Amino acid sequence: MSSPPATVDGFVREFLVNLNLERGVALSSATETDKYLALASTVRDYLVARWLEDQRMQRADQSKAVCYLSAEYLLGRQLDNNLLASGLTEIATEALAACGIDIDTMRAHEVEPGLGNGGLGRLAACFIDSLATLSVPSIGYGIRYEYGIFRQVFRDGQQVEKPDAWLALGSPWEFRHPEAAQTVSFAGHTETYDDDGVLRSRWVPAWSVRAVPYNYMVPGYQNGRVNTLRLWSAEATKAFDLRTFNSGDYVEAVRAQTFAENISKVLYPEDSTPQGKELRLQQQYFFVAASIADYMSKVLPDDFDLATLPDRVIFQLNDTHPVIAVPEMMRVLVDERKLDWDAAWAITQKCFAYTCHTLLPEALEVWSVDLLGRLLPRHLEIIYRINDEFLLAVRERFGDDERRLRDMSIVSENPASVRMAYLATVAGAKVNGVAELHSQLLREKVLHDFDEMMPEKFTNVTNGVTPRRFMRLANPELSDLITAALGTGWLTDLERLRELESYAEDADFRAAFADVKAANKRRLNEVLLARDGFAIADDHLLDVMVKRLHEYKRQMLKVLHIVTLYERVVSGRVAASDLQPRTFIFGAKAAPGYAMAKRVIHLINAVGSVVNNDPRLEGRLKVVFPPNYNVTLAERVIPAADLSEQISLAGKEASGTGNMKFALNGALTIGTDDGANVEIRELVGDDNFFLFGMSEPEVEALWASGYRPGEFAQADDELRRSLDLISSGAFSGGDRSTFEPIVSNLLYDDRFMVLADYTAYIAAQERVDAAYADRDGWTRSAILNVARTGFFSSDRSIRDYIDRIWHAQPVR
Ligand code: GL7
Repeated sequence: MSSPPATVDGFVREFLVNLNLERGVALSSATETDKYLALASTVRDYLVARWLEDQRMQRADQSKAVCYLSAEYLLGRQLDNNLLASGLTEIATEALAACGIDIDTMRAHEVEPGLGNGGLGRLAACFIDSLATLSVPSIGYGIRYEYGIFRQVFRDGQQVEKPDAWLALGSPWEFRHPEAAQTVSFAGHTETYDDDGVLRSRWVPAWSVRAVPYNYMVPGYQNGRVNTLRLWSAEATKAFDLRTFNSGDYVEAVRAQTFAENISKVLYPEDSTPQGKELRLQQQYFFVAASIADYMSKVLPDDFDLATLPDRVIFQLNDTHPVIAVPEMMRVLVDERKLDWDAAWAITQKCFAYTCHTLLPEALEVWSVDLLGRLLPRHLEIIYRINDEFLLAVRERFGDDERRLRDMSIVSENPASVRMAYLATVAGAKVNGVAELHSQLLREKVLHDFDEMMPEKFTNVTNGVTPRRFMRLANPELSDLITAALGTGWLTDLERLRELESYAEDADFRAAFADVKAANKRRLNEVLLARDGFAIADDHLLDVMVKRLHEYKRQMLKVLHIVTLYERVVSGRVAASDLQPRTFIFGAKAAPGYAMAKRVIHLINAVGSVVNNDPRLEGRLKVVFPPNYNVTLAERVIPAADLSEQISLAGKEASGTGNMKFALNGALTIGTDDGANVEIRELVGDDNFFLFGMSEPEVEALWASGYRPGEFAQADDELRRSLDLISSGAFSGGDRSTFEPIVSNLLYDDRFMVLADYTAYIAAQERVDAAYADRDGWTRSAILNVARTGFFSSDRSIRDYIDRIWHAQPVR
């Protein structure tokens, strides 16, 4: 098969054919949706030939493939990325113009697939982009949620969640393949049977669903490679339908269908704090069972020698969400393929690797034995056996150390539950954290006993982000400036940004760089005006904190900074004219059940409406909180930012990836020594980074000595005044109760030590103001941030995965 000609005429023809034949409309009567869908089909048409060829090669080729298993892919819009990857942007722009269509209206028409919560899901999307760009044979497997992360709206400053019907306009980037469906079973019981003289176990499930794959093309950046992302959707099985329909119960049959389809209905909106819901376990097993069956049946030849499976595939477990794949692989090998246990276990241990993305104990998934036994009885048996054999090995190595045996057991007592991170660590060939500090703390704390027993398993792969989306597409003007200086090639070799260092000393380059930043602020201003009616002043320092709302990320510290500045002026201690004009931008969704996070959202909006409307501030401070922060908005906000807020309590943010995106777009970071901030600061240098706050060992020491937040409030006059102002009802129309839970939480509990870091944070913000006063010096630092952070390309992360974990080779 061949692609349509890559010319303006060829594109116009293909587009019109798609409009006529797929949408059934003429150009003159086509709606925006018709045009958008026809355009997407056209771009697809150019990629399909390469895609089919790469799939054929992958089947024929004996090289090792990476199966990335992730419950989340936060893709963002597809059109622009696919145009860029296929090198069609200019042709498409001209072709559409020839049809009287502005391509920007097409871009704006796309609804982003929000199939992830935050950093973890966005990381998976960056990784599949880099895997394709590096020509690594790979498949991303996940879930095609009918509803992605909820759409956030504010009512009276409070978050309200609306369903995200991203499929409503049709989804032109996917190919549904019902013929490749897999059956995934649940519940029932297990039994032993005599298999020609061998006693074997088998699972007799009670019900099953059909997993239907939807394939998405994942084009590499202008390299002709197209990989696959396969997302599974749950449907009722035919057998199920028939039985009930035959019994004449139409209503029951339809109900059964709904029941089955619930599995892929909605993304769980918990970020970092899973709720342990049965449906979530169903989702997890659903997609990994379908993925393993798919890989085994579609990619491997029939006569395949399973002992060589580890030479052909590595399943990368993106956090604990897909870890049920481990007992599933054992079940397939032992029960279905009839391997003996030891042989199967030897294979399994080489076919999986596990990435841990957290240090918060409450984020490590645990499933109750009761639930697992009901939903996946055979898997529970397998987990018990894995655990028994593992504990034997522990005993062999460390003797009857009961403390150790109890702490390392995959199955814990009271309440009986399975620790998925432990299962992944025992089964995985490698375990990696996502930034140097995180990997170190993982070994020292969360998985300490495991590190003592098998230190060779542990490694680090620092996260990265794709420069295609987060530089080239999000910041075209900066990209052009860089290309003018360095020539092409840097987008796939991001360390080349180093060559910009000398340009930091060039006054003309600095002026051009500052112009780009100013233009990006104006563009953001336009976007926010149209989207939410917010205006951004040209001469304000743009101070940005965008990420999920979580106490450990400490949006409250940012709020206290704003309240402090406000209080200084209204109390008359500081003249408004002495303030550095600043606009604070927040973007944050709170998990719907996370009450404290929702209160903080309410407080940010409340502080914003007071600060923005108080004439005493003379417009020098402005708080802007556009609702529904998502990838699309990130692509506009990040390039405009001057200051990037990365202020988590040290030891809590595993890595962060927003921090990387900001630095690569020339924002300076104010941050703690946490996650990848540590590596950003080491690379950009202390002069170009505003470090503040306790280090992780200092945090530990303060906890150990007994943290009393009230003492910090007593010791800092401005902190006390700020807390008092919030308590007084100044931001809640005089009502003292509205934000009282936030203030008491800080004064009497403060798990994330906001008050302990407040004084240092305010001092660091003063250093920011002083630095910004020297605008040219600031620009110099901003350029150095870009020049020195090429390390954070997700291409580098993927190369690290290849070298340290996968040992798969790119195929060209
Ligand atoms: C996260 C971490 O919190 C975040 O620090 C990290 O950058 C990201 C990707 O590795 O993974 N872990 C997690 O559970 N979520 C994250 O964003 C939701």
